[in-house]
Amino acid sequence: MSPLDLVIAGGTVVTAADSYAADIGIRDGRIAQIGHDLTGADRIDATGLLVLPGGIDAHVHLDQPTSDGTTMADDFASGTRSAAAGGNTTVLPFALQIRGQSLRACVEEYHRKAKGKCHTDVSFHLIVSDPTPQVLGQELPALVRDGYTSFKVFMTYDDLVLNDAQILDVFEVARRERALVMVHAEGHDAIRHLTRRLEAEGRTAPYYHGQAHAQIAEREATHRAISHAQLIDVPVVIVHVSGRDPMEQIQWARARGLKVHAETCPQYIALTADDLRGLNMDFDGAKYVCSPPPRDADSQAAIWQGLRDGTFYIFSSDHCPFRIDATGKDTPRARSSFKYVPNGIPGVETRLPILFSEGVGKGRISLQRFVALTSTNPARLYGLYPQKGSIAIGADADLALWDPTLTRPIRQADLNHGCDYTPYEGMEITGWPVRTLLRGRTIAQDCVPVGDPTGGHLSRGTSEAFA
Ligand code: DUC
Ligand code: ZN
Ligand code: ZN
Repeated sequence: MSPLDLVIAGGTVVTAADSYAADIGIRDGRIAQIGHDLTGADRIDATGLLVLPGGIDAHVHLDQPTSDGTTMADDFASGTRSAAAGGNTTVLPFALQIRGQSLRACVEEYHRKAKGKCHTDVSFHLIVSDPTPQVLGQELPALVRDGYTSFKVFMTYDDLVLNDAQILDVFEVARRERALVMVHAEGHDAIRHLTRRLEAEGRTAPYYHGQAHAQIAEREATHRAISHAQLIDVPVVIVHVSGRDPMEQIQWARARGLKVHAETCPQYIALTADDLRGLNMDFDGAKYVCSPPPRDADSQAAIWQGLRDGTFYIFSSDHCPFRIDATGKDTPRARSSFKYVPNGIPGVETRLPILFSEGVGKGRISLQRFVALTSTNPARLYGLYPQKGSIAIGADADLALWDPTLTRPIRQADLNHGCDYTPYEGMEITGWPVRTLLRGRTIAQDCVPVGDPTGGHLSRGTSEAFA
């Protein structure tokens, strides 16, 4: 057998199942041996470090167009550099279909955007905004066969919302083709009604975004999505779940044996609705505008419980990057009403440190659950396992070497995303990635991206939700 190319020596290997002291031997970009006293052409000393499967962020937005023409702050280069610096080796961005556009043309456009730029591996989810007979009958089935095995539907936003009949149609195709549907569950009419009322009352500051996107609207849409999925008999993922009320709907569904998976995100454990007040009900609150919005302390406690008890299967960033300057959120239009503030905040680089520090570090979740939520489960759910998401012989050598004792705050000045702010500025974190490896090559060191872009697009298999 040819010698190992690289040995990661002396670390503590952590998987979703266990932790143990071992060396990892890498050959041709894959894990070839796990053992003791391994030798290879090259060696990285991991003494005192945790050796984790590289993070898989299953929900990021890169280089997407927006309805008002605002440019996203990250393209595939900066977004994946930022991801690598934060301990990730794979991200799943969206290919967003613009109404009237063929889904195949949309996917090709995102391949052009990503080509030669990716520092991590990537794999596209499809956003279906125009489920024409051609899309439902031909394009989606063909794309699923080509390895695009998940799509997202929206229950709100003028340019994306699907009505119930359209959602049922998409679910039907998903069931037939064994593709996994992700649902943005917020009720469009309820949000529009509340928005109109708030604007009429002169309540237009960013804070009122959180009031317009009420948890009741999220709860209602979550239940509706679950009911539609039950009707069609198809598994679904409710993405970016923000609080107790939608969680209860998910638990209700699970108690009945329905295949409903759920995702939550850092903003729902680290931010609250009060952050949207800004310094004094001013535009600073726009830094925290995302949908669904952060809720209250009670919902944060519920989310932690859900991360512990398995209500949540995955923890993603929902990285949706806009600058807070005049090229991003801060336009005269956005200052005239919260409804024009682009919805989204950055988080691909801070997702893992926040969950590690607040979760593992503060005894709220185990190290095994941390790995499951951030790497192994997303790989399983989105058809990447066992190539990705684990430390096992034959898997890609995608690793994050983690210093569990390193303490420093999150600072915009240290981050690598294209945004000009972080909503987590000053948050004290214990536990940072110190080296990220993609197929055995170092792509970040001490939270700084290194090397040329060597990531590629992954075609995916069927979700384990269909097992
Ligand atoms: N939904 C997302 O998934 N991301 C950002 C904004 C949104 O509404
Ligand atoms: Zn969404
Ligand atoms: Zn999103």
